[in-house]
Amino acid sequence: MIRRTWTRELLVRAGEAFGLFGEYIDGGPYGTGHINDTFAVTYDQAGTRVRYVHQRVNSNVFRDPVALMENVARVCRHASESGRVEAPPGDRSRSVLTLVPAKQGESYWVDEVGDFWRTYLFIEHAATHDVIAAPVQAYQAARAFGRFQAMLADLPADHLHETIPDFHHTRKRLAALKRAAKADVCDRLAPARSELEFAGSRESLAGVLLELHEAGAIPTRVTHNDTKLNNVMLDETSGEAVCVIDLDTVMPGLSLYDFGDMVRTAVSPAAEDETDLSHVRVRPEYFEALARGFVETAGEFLCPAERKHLPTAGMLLTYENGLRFLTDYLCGDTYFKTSRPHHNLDRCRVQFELLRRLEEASDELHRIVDSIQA
Ligand code: ADP
Ligand code: GN1
Ligand code: MG
Repeated sequence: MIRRTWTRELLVRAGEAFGLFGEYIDGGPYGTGHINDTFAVTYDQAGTRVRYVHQRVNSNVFRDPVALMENVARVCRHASESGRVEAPPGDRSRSVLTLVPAKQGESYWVDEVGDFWRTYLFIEHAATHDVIAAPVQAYQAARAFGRFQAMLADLPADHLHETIPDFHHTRKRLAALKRAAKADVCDRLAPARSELEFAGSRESLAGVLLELHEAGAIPTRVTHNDTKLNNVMLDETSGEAVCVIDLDTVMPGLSLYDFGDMVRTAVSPAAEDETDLSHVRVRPEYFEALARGFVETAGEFLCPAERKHLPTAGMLLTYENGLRFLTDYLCGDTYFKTSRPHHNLDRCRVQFELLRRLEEASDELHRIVDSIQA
């Protein structure tokens, strides 16, 4: 994607648009998200340093930013209604994202070039992790996403816009890859040949959850849809999950998509863009921690078919992300942020390697799920 620039002056103006009090101290790009431009800014408010998060929405990905912001505001409101999200006393403002309204009363500000901005209270003393280093982190994250799904259960689906149509329609993702390969607009087919072949060899996986859903075996629910582990903040001291973030894709979906993306991002010690594929492996104890955390919090409403397919969901989401990275590589890196020439191809290779490892571990992962349900 084309990176948009930022200046101190732009961040100061954003602060004014959102009516932030005090004196602007500093600010700059923040975090490792692949989609929006995120900035942390610090203000001096009568002697106390207070931070905020500004986000410039990626309008290439979110074609209707007004609808997107309606969703985000609705989900924040729903989550903050009393009793919906567990939080220790005095910690409520850290357990739910809080939007700072713009001075004109909307939840967003539109700058001179038409970009949409939003502002959140900065969740302090917590961090996100691109790679996790202990099963307890997987357990905590899975509990947070499970609780988040339970919290969404009484949010009527028709109150939400579909911010990205067919987001997890893996068959359509595969079709998009085939189109991109045929067009080959960047002349990148040669280095991607073996990945394309691998993508085709796993075609049957693309339809597994869609078929179960079409047959009525698994229901549509309101879900998060982007549950990679760095979309949950863990407390720096206790390690407990504090807050689920990145609410742009909360919309009707399948519970298993949420579990699957946790598996993709938690079970391997390798980074999503690791170039040494020998580091990609499955850590069964991390899978167990995820399954335990998710079943403990979402188990009450999960149906037998959902429980049974927890391992399949991990494979599916790993495959789907591999397809998406490869498609973006072939299209010239127009969707995900990249910081090196073959970044998306490297990301795809990691996903496909992880899929192979998950397939090898399949029996063990099913045994783990059975032992939890026993
Ligand atoms: P993207 O859609 O680009 O992934 P995210 O909403 O996930 O953007 O934000 C990117 C990163 O910014 C997160 O991984 C997290 O580290 C940080 N972040 C986002 N919101 C907050 C917040 N309210 N407080 C502290 N950090 C935040
Ligand atoms: C994006 O926004 P972020 O970085 O949390 C993407 C996810 C992918 C993920 C891969 C809206 O997540 O779907 O799984 O990258 N988000 C969107 O790392 O496309
Ligand atoms: Mg994110």
